[in-house]
Amino acid sequence: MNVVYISLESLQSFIIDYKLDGQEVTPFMNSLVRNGEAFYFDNFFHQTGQGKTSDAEFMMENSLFPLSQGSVFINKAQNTYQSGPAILKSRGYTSAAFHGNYKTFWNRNEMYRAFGFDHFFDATYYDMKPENVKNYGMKDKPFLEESMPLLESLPEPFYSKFILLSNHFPFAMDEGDTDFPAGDFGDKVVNQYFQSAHYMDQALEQFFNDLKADGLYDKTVIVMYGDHYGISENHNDAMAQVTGEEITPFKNAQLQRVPLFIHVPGMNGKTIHKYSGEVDVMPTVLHLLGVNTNDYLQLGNDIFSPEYKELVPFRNGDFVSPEVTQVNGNCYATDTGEEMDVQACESLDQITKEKLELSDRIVTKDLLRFYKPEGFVPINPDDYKYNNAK
Ligand code: GP9
Ligand code: MN
Repeated sequence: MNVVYISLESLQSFIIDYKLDGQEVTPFMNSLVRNGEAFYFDNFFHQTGQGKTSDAEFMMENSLFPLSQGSVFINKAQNTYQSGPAILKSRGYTSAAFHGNYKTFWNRNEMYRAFGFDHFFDATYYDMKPENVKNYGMKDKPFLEESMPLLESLPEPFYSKFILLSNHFPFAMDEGDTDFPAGDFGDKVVNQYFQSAHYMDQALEQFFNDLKADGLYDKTVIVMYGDHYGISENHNDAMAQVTGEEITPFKNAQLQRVPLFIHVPGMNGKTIHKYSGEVDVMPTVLHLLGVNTNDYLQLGNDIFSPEYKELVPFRNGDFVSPEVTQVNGNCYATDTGEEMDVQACESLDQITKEKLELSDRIVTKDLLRFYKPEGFVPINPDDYKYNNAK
């Protein structure tokens, strides 16, 4: 199987199945679940810190947590990693990252070398004419369209990731790029979010059609995840109207849900309600590919496993679980939002802190340089350079 990851910029789960004036905002993504084309995880949370998109990438590639301060991509790119591309390389995979911004953003050009990405198709590979671009780079539709021939040029099996961009704060759209209505919640940013998310949904539909047309769809595992929240707490008044509930600190934690879809050829998808987070995706995907992860130091777990324990640590030491949620050190019952004695959160608080501490030790002390899992061929970053020859 090939692997395609798609980072859904700033997409939060409240938008899935949401209807604005009776119209679905993300009809294509909704249909994937309805038609059993993908597994959808409706209690999946982002766990990013200040590194935003790049923190999410870090978790997807390593199943380790990003840093509590600053960006791990910028501060720890000289480390040794046992990343997804590296693990799959010895199994014959070619890896590639696609992004319609320049390679130095978030220090990706350095970090991708440490991860062992064979190719990095950055903005220099795309037609960056003004109508194709807005704020951070290529709009999703031309980006995915122009990516297709590059993807098709890769030897199979490939491990690839596409980082979408257009659904980025402040979510303004160029005229002609959408005919979807804006929201009417008295907040420009929130209102535009619906149009921008709808545009992303259309771009994804076009991409899936292209994958089907060239025969890749039936031999490719497709993982799509919201990288982090898009609407900050500054917009709580409008979000209260959108969700019909006051956005308390507890509610805000619940709003950190982001969508996760996994399309597995030959398997009927369904909605999975387990509480899970970004660190869990890598072991989940590796197991789907038949890779035994016992020897790797990964802090997430396979969500499909019957032994999976539902606890999602946030980077600041808070957490969510099906029973209790901790926000700013306060403890709440997850089903009612009612505040509880802090004791009810103690044991999960301890596990959360342990996981974060372990991850911090591995990352800040660069401990993987001392660790040699059996059969793993270490990456030499000097073997990788991303200079567009064109
Ligand atoms: C830029 C893109 C957006 O390359 O990753 O960055 P963000 O602000 O979402 O981290
Ligand atoms: Mn982002």
